[in-house]
Amino acid sequence: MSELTLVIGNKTYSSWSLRPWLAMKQFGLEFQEIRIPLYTPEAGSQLSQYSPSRKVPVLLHGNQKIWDSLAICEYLAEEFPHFNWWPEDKTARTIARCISAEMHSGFQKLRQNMPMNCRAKLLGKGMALGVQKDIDRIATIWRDCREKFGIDGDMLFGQFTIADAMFAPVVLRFVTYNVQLDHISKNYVEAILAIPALQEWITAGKAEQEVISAYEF
Ligand SMILES: N[C@@H](CCC(=O)N[C@@H](CS)C(=O)NCC(=O)O)C(=O)O
Repeated sequence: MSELTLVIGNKTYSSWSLRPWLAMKQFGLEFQEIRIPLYTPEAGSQLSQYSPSRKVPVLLHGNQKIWDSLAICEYLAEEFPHFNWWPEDKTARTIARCISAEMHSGFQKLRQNMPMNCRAKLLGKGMALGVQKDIDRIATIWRDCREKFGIDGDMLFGQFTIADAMFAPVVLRFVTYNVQLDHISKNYVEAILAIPALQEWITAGKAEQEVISAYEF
């Protein structure tokens, strides 16, 4: 079997990179990692070496290049079907796909105003017009999933699935900006933070030296 290589950006800032990285770690896949510090003079040529979209993350597997965080997770789910990447129950799986797609394509106000920065504590910053609406919708998704499907664990659908990987960067944003949440959402944040691989990512992010000023206040 070909080796897996995941090309990612800075761990401090690259929310899209975190998703497949965390999913691969959680399901115990071995992979090599290539980290490209973004927005440096060399980044463009390094990105185009690996990525048709010139963006990270990209998964390299044999001759195949898979770009886009959700496409990578779907590819892995097909390639390694013996893991429960999605919930087993069809209704739960459908919802998991809907909320993953909603996360992938939405929440622009939150993304623009509260960029991921797992090194910083930016309490109270970023609360621009429209951000609270995004936060409220995310909390509703989390509450609904936890209440309806979360009985056999701490994750959205009980056990860890791609949906949790998709929302993990939001968890880090909520911590950085000290976003106030209901108790179910707070417990979910704590459960995601307790994942050892996520702590590994944060520790590596904190050790990075690069600063991208657009993602700092
Ligand atoms: N929809 C893509 C978005 C990827 C994306 O925007 N990646 C950012 C880093 S988090 C990037 O590579 N930026 C580099 C650039 O735009 O030069 C995904 O889910 O993978």
